[in-house]
Amino acid sequence: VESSIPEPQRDAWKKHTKKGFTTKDEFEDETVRHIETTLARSLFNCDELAAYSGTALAFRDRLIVEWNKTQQRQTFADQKRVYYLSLEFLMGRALDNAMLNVGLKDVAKDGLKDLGFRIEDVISQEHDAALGNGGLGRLAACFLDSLATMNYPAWGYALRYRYGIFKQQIIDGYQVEIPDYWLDFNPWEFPRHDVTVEIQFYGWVRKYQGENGKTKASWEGGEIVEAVAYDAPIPGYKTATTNNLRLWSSKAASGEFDFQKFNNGEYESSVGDQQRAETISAVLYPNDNLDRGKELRLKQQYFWCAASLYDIVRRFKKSEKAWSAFPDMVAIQLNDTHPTLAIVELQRILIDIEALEWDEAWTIVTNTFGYTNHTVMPEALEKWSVPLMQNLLPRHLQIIYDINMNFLQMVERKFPKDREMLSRVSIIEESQPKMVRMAYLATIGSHKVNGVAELHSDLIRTTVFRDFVSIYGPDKFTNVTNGITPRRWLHQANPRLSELIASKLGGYEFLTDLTLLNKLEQFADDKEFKKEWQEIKYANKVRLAQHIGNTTGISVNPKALFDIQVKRIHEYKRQQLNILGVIHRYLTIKAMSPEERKKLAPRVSIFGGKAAPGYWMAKTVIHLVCSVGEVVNHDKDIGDLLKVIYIEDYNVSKAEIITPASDISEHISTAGTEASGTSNMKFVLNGGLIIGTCDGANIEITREIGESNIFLFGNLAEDVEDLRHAHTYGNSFTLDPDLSRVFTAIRSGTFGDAARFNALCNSIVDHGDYYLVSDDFSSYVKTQELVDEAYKDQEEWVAKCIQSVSRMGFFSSDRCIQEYADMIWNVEPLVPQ
Ligand code: 6GP
Repeated sequence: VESSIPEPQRDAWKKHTKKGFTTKDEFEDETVRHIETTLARSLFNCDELAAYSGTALAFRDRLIVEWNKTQQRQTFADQKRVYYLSLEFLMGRALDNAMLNVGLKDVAKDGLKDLGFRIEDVISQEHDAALGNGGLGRLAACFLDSLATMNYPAWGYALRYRYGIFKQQIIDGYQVEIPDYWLDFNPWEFPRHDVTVEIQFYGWVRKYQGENGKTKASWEGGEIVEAVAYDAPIPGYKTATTNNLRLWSSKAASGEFDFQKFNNGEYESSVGDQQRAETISAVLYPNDNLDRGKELRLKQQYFWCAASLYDIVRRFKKSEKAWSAFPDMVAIQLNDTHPTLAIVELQRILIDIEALEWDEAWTIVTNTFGYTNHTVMPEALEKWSVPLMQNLLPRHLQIIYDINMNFLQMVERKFPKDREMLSRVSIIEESQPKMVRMAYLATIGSHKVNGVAELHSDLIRTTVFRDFVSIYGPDKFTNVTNGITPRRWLHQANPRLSELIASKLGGYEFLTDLTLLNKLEQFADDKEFKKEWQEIKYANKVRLAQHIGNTTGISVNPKALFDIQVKRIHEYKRQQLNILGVIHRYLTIKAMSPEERKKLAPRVSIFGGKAAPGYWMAKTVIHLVCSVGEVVNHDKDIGDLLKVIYIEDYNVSKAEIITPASDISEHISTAGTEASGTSNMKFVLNGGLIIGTCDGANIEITREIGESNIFLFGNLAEDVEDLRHAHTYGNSFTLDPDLSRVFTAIRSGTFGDAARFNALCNSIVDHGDYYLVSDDFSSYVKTQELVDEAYKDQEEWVAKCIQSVSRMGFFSSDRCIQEYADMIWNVEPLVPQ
């Protein structure tokens, strides 16, 4: 790598190069220096926020030293890199993670104590980086942690949203959305004002005669927006590798045009242009598993893909290799279809700008990309209207048509005269208006397509991509079952459990090789060990109970069974089934004699999660949960036997408190709808059992931990279609009497104005019950009774928990990354010496 500093002056640099603190004294030194100089505060006005800021800046300096070295090392090594393109990275907080990964949390704890602060209070000052909706975004964050920990040369690329996912307040039992402005003070990002890319929109395509007489195309006119890079360091656990997450921010290009307007006194309109440019990266779309087809979203997608590809291509070109070597140096993974335009953009760069032949370019493109599908739900499969794309990205639309033509010709050769097949697999849907099917484009432009759990991968092979399997053969389609990082989701969220496990396993190696947990199994009957295990669970429940008390004012008994469902609110995830079950429990208790009540295990039903602001039914579910809580929690006759809690503003940092505190958690989607789920893994890894349907990764969790350690219920994916058909066309069905009693209670106003819940009840009773709540209700209720029974035998329960944890090794995101690296990316780690 070339240096701009001449040889004789480099010694001075080397002498002053910072290594980063390692001792408590050095930590205090750095922290105080930052508080006093960077923040201009002092011993007289240093509050917890200032202590957080100083600590974060001290750690940031330390990370940046390794970050720089990692980037240099990777450039020298001149080997293949992975680029993970994701519109969402749900990172949560960075400080705690940084402390643990560099192994200096104890140093910081003692240092902060010297300076007059408790480390927990300092850590909790940090604003979550919430640049994502749910599972898809959190998976991307876990993958970054694993990539760095396993020393893969990898970059994440995303948008620097000024507003992350909204903050949720519950007011009078309704969700209210508050903007999440998170950039006030963000010590974790580095603006790179020198790394900018001009991004073009609109305009037209000019055809001209190229050198060899061939017709060439050039995209001209339109408007230019500038992308500015902001970098965030991603430290691996116990390794010097510190990778980069690059976020693009949009701003007006500083062109003559604006300046002229400004000089002419057209201040407002010149400022307007600027604001329009900045709008592109202003806000994260708050929809989970839902596509809305808005122009601004398409702009976001292209802006981010084009900036990232420009960056990747620029880096490749520095190596001065032939274009054919591009796929040997670059692997790009598409996190769902959101970055699919990157395929088209790379083809455009290669043919229009670098003047490669179509076929040569297309081979490079398809060998570079891999595509991960995260859902089969039709409403989440992206489609863009052709007229919209024609206007915004005229050249890209032409290239899409050409990709489609070549593809359809290939299909025609394979399946001659099958016109139906051609129209089924065409990238262009012949609707009014015509639509571009992004999942097809992503499949055609990638060399591998993967689902995120076995059932899901099987389903996509037989449904959405069925024809593509017969066209390309089965090998193009594969499975990588999701995972979670044990660093954040065990070590950081549940430090005492991590410590207990380490004490039995003789160290923390399990955090980088989670299969080592299997050595715990021998302690499943160890009395002393079980006691410590239970104490830790209880302490975690006390911590959550305190959070609930502080935020809702309701006191819950930590000795009760904690039953938790936290995730985005969605009809397919069936929070409605859960709350209907809770109402059933309430009505059942009300009808019980005091003797019967004595035999009951007290329960706290805990819900949490955000509803997309425009998803009315999901908001109604939240309102029903809160309304039931209002009644049940104040019913003196019920006391501790049942509490119903809605935890406001579920996010990553709350998940770190909630997950370790569960006895049972709910993963109860209609079979075949939840692609994988990842909180199921987090809960089991933290010593909680789960109640769930045969869906997503629940199936593989069952295979690993054993059927006797999980509470499964409900219809199977293969029966869903028939059941739906029966709802729509069958003779009127009879509702389970228990469920009927629940509806009667709701409709008679037991939980407030019944009219508010009419549509929700009707969706199940009258309108086809698409998510099969009525079909699964009775087996759900019976299975919950089995949970009650099982919980009474604490010895057995704890043994189940220990056994389950010991068998969770498979669900580390390190294993996922290994599979992606071997099967899809063909990339090697670069281990720092
Ligand atoms: C989610 C799936 O719903 C979830 O089951 C899976 O665990 C997660 O992706 C990670 O793979 N999908 C989305 O969040 C989504 O928006 C388009 O898909």
